[in-house]
Amino acid sequence: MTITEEISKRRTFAIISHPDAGKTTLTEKLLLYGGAVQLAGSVTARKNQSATTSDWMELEKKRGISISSTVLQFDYNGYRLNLLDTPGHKDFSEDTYRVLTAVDSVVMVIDSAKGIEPQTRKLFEVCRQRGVPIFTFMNKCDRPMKDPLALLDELERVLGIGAFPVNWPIGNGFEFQGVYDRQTKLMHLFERTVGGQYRAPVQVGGLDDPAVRGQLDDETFRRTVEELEMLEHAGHEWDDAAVLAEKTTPVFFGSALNNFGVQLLLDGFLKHAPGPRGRFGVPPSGGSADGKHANTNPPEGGTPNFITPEHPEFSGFIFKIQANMDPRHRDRIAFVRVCSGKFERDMTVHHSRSKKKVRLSSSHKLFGNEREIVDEAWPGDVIGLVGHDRFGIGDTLTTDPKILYKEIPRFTPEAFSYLHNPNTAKYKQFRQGLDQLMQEGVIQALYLRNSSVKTPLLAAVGPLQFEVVQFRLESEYGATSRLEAAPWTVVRWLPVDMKEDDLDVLSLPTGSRVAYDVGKNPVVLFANEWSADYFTKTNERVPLSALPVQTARE
Ligand SMILES: Nc1nc2c(ncn2[C@@H]2O[C@H](COP(=O)(O)OP(=O)(O)OP(=O)(O)O)[C@@H](O)[C@H]2O)c(=O)[nH]1
Ligand SMILES: [Mg+2]
Repeated sequence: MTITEEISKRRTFAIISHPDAGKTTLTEKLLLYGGAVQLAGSVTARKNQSATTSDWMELEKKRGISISSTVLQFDYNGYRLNLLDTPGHKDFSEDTYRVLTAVDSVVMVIDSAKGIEPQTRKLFEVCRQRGVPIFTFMNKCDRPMKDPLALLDELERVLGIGAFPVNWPIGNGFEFQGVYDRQTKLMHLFERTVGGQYRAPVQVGGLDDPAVRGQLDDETFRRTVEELEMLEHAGHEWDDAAVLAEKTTPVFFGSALNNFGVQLLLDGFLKHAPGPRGRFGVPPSGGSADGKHANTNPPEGGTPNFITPEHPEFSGFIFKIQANMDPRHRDRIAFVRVCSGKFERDMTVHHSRSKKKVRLSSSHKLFGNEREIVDEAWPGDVIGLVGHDRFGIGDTLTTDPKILYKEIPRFTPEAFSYLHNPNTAKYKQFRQGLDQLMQEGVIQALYLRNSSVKTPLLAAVGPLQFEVVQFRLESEYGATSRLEAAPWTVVRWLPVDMKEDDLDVLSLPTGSRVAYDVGKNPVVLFANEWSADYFTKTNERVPLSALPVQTARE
């Protein structure tokens, strides 16, 4: 197959939403319908210690929430899918945002009883900034849900995106029986199966098919027909260009738990979702490193900075690092999104951070925490590379050293805490575990200026990350730890060119401290926003940055 054919087969997408809308459940069902698993391990089955393929981490199994994103690669219907299930909780949103740099489209899951929740709205905004097309799955229609027309209206009103209902729910809540596919004009009535572990038996027929019609009570049928007529009157057509331009989102209704509408979503999505897109590979000088420009289509007439997937040189970037995925192999995996050219195992590439050549011999395709050696990969694929301790999040790997991706956004920590090691005999494990978790980007460490305290001050986007650190230190490194709250809630970066003498004479509000990040860049820790504002007003010549600066002072 040619590179163009390989590219056209690939669909790389993430599942996103507010916590608990059903992302992991939907992921599991897409695997079931995609033929990648035989039996869906329902999320509720976790109580019996069997877990979903997607939530494989110890803590995820225990809590029933997703903490870390998961990559699942499988083949279905002539396509190669790279599916990424993401955590919904805002404390883990760094991981989710990084995943969004690696995909070409998303499925946004909405709990139909709740409508659009805050975290969904935030993630939607990020997708929009990046130019990522959005498909919508209205989940949990088996529960008393909001009026479907009101849900469409909410998409338009709250998110400002047009909604195109691809199918329509028949019945609501306990009476939810299936969906009407507006493309084929067929009703799909499903039967519930125990625990939704197997595909739901389905009966398909037109509105006038007596066998199918007979399944519905008069009221449900009348209502469905009425609503469908209203939709027809609204007169929207499926418009791929509007979907790609994020003006419209195709909307599918269903219930992931009961397997209702999952096949229709999978097939509808694959038919219309875009294939791998290019990335800006050489940012304009001083260009935004926030990835805001990153995934958009090239400007008219093209630009030398834009690397198309067909570009003959191999290139990709690391968007995630995770250690100890498989307790049998205590190692680290760097997740790479292939952006252009062909990846071949054992190839030698240029590594942007070290500016050295490295040979990539241990490459894997990933399916949750399972992995399998892969010899080649193409644009759109996500592969896992093992055994490169120097790889970091955001690094570019390429056979053309001129290509440099700046895709990974930066985050401002909002939670601060000291982490003590109560067991000096375990210092090595404690340190090793902490270093690893920092490399994964779970937390950052800050070092107070003029301080003799050796206890690391940790900074994270949300406090749940500290719990993850403690849990993983103990379960993966055998090191217990103790958290101690730190008195700051705001961190701001100082100008990189500040000298030690300048730092000595800074006038700081009470309770503030100067510290350094891992790159030895100076920061100020403030007790609260008010105090940070006060500093800004009283130190006009010292501009603060809310985003981490990127140059390391070594
Ligand atoms: N009634 C009903 N419950 C559902 C449906 N889909 C998922 N759930 C339930 O909703 C809860 C959350 O599901 P998850 O799939 O873990 O949600 P998630 O979006 O992955 O959550 P996070 O990853 O933690 O953000 C679980 O108890 C599921 O069983 C559905 O279609 N109907
Ligand atoms: Mg989940």
